[in-house]
Amino acid sequence: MHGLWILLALSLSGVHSQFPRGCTTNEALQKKTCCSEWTDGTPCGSGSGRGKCRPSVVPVISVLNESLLYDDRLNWPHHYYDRTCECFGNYSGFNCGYCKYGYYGDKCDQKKTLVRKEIRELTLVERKRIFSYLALAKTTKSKDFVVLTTGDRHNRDTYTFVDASVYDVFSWIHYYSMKPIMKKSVFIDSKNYAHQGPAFLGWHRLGLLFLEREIQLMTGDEDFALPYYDWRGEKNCSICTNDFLGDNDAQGNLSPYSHFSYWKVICSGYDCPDVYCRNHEEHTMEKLLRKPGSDPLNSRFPSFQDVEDTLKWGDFDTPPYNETSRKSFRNSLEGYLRPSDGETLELSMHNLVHMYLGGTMAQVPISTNDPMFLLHHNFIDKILEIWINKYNGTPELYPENREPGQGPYECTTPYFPCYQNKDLLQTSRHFGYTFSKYQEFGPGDSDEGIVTAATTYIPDQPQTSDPSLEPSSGLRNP
Ligand SMILES: [Cu+2]
Repeated sequence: MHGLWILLALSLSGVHSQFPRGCTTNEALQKKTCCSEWTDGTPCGSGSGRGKCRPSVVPVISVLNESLLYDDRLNWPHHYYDRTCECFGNYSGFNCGYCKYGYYGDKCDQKKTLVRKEIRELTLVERKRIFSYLALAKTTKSKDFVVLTTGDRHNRDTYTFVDASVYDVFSWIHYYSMKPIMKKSVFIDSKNYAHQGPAFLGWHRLGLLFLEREIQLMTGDEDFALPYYDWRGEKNCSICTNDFLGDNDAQGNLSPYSHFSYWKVICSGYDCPDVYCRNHEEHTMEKLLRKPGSDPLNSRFPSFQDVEDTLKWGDFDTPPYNETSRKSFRNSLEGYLRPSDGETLELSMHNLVHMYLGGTMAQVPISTNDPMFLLHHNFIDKILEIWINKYNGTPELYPENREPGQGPYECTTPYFPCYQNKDLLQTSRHFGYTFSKYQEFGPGDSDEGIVTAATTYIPDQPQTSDPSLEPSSGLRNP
């Protein structure tokens, strides 16, 4: 089997992916080795004691009939690489040139806890800074990563790869993880690596951490924290105004006076079986669309009670660990379950918000293209955090299961370096952030005892740029 893989790898030329740029050279691909050099000129910064190049330990996966699955993402990242960087201490990243989430400094020995705030709590200055950072992320070429655009997955020689912006790399990662899993020549539409299973919450937690860190690195602002949107009980999308995420017309076009009206969508046409990411060229890309409240079947946001009901399910997830799981916190929060009874399968919570917002957000694989995704998922992450605090969530609570890529010891697909799915199930402080208090939340609200600069936003009141509300004041060193 391994001989075949090496032959396959040898037949490749110029293959890249979202993978680190340095791991996409012919040599790296032929050797199935992703051990990029750090600035000291040694792979994984080994000469400076940051890490070393080692066979990647990928555990035996637990899926049913693995041999029937034909998928490049299975057993991530083994299809591409047998050797990756293992970083020591607080060093991290594909070449050990970065720090673990929550750590900063040349030696990665400074710990910080950022406070993620509700977007309506931010001052005008803070908000404008975030919008300008996002604009920069959308237009700045990623120096570390390239993305895969087209290619028949049966034939790796057909792959083509392009540069992408920092933001578009993030969109691509979500899209790539969500492409349906292939079994022989049939796609199993209900299965992917990021949703409909226990990995859903951790996968999205890691995605937000990834983009947040990329923006910190791009801007040099280590205090940048993603905002969230607490949509509980909203009668309409109150942040869909030009001061916030943007107004839209009846067709879903964003107002020309809004921050994101020029944004275009990568990877549309997501249901095409042999194309990874279509429409990456400027002239073929569609603009972002948003139509909040226009879908009569999904015409409301989840209520305060829906969130309270979701938090009453003390089992993180339940068999069969997919979109039919009953009395499961994960499945209720993901939104395949009625939160109140934990039995009725219906669209709710996370899924309902995607559908309510409509347009690009309603096409879940490409929904990352709309920055609304960040705010929505950051709030989902806050709910996860409240659950973790309430039930003492630890990696041990992450269940064994048979969903491809979603086993506890499998690497969250397709991130570098490897994060085992189970390890995302621990308090956000471990990853260097927490959440502001905003509106009422039950016990477990995560910022108890933290000094934050957050104020409650009062609509229609002019916001001042009080320097005490700058992001740095929300930091604390535990
Ligand atoms: Cu998603």
